[in-house]
Amino acid sequence: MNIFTLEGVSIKKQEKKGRKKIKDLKKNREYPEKKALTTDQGVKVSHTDDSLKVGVRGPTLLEDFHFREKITHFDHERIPERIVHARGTGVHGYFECYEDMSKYTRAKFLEKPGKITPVFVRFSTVAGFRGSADTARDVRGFATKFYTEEGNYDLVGNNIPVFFIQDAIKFPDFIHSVKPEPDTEIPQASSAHDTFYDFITSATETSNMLMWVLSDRGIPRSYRMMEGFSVNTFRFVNAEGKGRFIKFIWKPLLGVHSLVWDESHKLGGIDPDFHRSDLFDAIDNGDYPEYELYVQMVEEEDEHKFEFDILDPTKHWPEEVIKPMKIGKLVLNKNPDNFFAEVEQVAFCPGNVVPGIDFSNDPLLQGRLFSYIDTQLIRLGGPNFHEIPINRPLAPVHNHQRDGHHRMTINTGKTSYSPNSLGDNYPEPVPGEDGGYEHYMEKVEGKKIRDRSEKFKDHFSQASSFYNSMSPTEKEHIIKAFRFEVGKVESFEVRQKMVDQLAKIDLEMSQQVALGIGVKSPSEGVDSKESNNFPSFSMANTVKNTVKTRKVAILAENGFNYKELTAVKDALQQAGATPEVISRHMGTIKSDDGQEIEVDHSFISTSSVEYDALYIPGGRQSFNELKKQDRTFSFLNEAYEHCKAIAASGAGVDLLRDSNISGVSCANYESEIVDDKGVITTLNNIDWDDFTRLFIEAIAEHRHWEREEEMMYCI
Ligand code: HDE
Repeated sequence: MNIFTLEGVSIKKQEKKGRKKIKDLKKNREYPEKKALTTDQGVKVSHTDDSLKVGVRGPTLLEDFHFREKITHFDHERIPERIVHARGTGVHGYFECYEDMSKYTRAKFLEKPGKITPVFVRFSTVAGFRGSADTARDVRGFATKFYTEEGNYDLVGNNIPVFFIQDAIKFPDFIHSVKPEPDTEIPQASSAHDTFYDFITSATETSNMLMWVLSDRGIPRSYRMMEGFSVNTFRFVNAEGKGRFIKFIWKPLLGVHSLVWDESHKLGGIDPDFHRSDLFDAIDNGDYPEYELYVQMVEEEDEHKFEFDILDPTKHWPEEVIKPMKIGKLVLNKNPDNFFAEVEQVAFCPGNVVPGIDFSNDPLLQGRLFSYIDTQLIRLGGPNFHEIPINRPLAPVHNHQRDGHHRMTINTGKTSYSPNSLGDNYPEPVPGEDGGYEHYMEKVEGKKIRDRSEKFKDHFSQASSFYNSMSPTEKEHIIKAFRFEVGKVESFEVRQKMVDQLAKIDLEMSQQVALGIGVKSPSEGVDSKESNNFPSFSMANTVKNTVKTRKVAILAENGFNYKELTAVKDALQQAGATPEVISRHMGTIKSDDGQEIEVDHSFISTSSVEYDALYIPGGRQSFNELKKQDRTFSFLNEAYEHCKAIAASGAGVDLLRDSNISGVSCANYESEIVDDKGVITTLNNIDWDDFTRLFIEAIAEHRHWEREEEMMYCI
C-alpha cells in the first residue's frame, strides 16, 4: 500500500475532503444566524405560526418542544427591576485623560494626557418604576463604568451633590417613604405625598438635599445638560502610598439647564420618553454629549479644618472652598444595540475600584459597598453577572470563583483553590508594586458605637447657604415647588411640620410656602442672608454660551416668506441647533414665491414643550392660515409662559400681537429689530445677521425668567 494513502484514498485528497467538510460545517453554523430560524439548541425550525396539534381542531401536544421553549423563554423575559433607579437609559463612550495625575493617584487611566478608556454610562431617575415618565421631579443617577486596563472602575454618582441621609442603615426607611404608598401604590415617580414628607420632617438631616431636589436641578432639560457628582468622599492614593480625600464632579459642555415645572408635567404625558429619546437622538445625529471631569482634593492634615465634616454625605464641598481641578473628558458616542442586554443588565457598584482609588469612612458609602452586589445577585440571577458582556472587564480575569447559575467561563484544570502546588499556584496574588490592589493603610481606632460625629448634627446651615445662593427666580421656583409638593400632603400636621422645618432654613421662604398650603405661618426662624453665599450652587451662574442641539420650532403654512425662513433656519443650523418646520399637515408647503420645503411635524404630532425656542417667519398667507388654528396660539402662548426664546419677522409679528403675550414690545416700521425679554422681532427687510445673532443669543440664555415677574399666573 502506498504510504501516502489511507484506505486507498490519497492523503492529499483526504485533506481536501476534510477542508471541504469543515467549510460546510462552518457554513451550516453560520447559516442559522444569518437566516434560518432555530430553537435555542440550534435546531432549525420548519414552522412557527401554529403549535403542534392533533388535527386542525385538536389539542396541542406537549412534545412540541419549539412551542414549549418559545413560551417558557417568554414567561421569563422580565427580570426584577432595580429597587431604586429603575427607570433609565444608557450609552457607550470614552474617557480621555487631560492631566498626568500620577502625583495623586496610581490609577493608570489617569496617568497620561490623551489616554483613552472605554466607558458605559447609565442615567436614571430614582423613585419611579421602569415604565414611569422621564421628566418627574427627582434626583438623576449618573453612573459610569470605566473599562480600564487594570479592571473596571465604577463612578456611581447623582446629578445632585448631596444625599438625603447620612448613614446607609436608614436607606430602606427613606426609600420606603418616597416610593408609592404601600396601600394604594400612589403616587408614581413623585415625592409629593404624605409618607415622604413625614420622613423628611422626622429625619431632618434630609433638609439640605430636599432644597436641591426642589430647585430646578430636580427637573433637568436633558441628561446632556446636568452635572454629575460622586456625592460620597473617596480617596486618591499615589504610588508612594500617600492618600488624599476626594470628590468627583462631571460638568456638561452644553451647560446646566432645566425644564419649567409646568413643562415637565406636560412632557410626562406628551412624551414620557423625553430624556431617553433626547439622548438617543443626539448620539444618532452625531452630537455627542461631552462632560469634563473635575476632582476636589483635601489633604489628610486638613480633614477637620472645614465647617462641615468631609465624611458627611449631606454636605457639599463648595467649589469656592475646595477648588475643583479639571482632569479629563467624557464623550458619549454610541447608542446601545440592545436595551435589555446592555442598559438593563449593566451592574454598577461603588466598590468596583482600581489601584489608586480607595474609600473613606463616609458611613453612607460604607453601606453602599455592601448593597449593590447584594441586589444584583437577585436582579441578575446569581453570582456570575460579571460575565454578562456589558459587565465584563477588558482586563483579563483569573481566579478560583466557580460554578453558580449561568456560568459562562469554561474553567479548565483541577485546581480551584489557593495556594496550590498541582496547578503551579496559578493564579497567584500580585504585589502592590506590580499592580495588585492594596487597601489604604488608614489607622482606625475607637469604640464600637452607634452615633455620629458632632458636625453631622448640623442639618440646616448648608441648606440656608443653598437658598441664599439662589437667584431670585430660583428662589421663586423653590417656593412654588414646595407649595406643589407639600400641598399634595393630606396630613395637616405633616404640612405644618414641614413649614416649621423650613423656617430653620429661611423664615421668609417658610412664610411664603405656608401661605400657599393653608398652614400657620412661622413667626421665628433663620435669615438665610446671614449664611454663606456660594455662587457655584446656583444654576444661574453656569455657562450659557451655546445653542448646540437645541430644538427650534418654525411655524409656517403655505405662502410663508422663503427668504426669511431660510435665513433663520440656516443660521440656526450653522450654530448647531436643530430647527424643525411645523405646519397643519405633514408633506411639503410652498412659499409666496413658489418654493417648496419639507414639513417635519404637523401640529397634531408635536407640542411646544418639545422645543427650546420658536420662530414665526413672515408671509401674509401663512399668517392667515396660522391664525385660523388654535394650536398656533397654544404653541406660542406656552413657549412664552415657559420663558423660551421667540422670534418673528414680517407678518409673523402680527401673530404675536394676536396672542396672549402681553407686556412685550414688538417691532414697528421705525425700529429695525426689537429685542424684549427674549422676544426678537422685525418688520423690515433687514440685515439678517443681526436678527439671527440676537435670536441665537436668546436661545443660548435658555430661559428668559424676567417674564415670570409679570406673569404671576401660578402664584
Ligand atoms: Fe444607590 N443603589 N444606594 N446611590 N445608586 C442602587 O443598585 C444604595 C446612593 C446610585 O444605573 C441599587 O444595582 C444604598 C448614593 C445610582 O444601575 C442599590 C445607598 C448615590 C444607581 C443601591 C445608596 C447613589 C444606584 C439599586 C445608601 C449617589 C443606579 C440597583 C447607602 C452617589 C445605577 C442597583 C444604575 C442604584 C443602594 C445611595 C447612586 C439598591 C444602600 C449616595 C446612580 O444597590
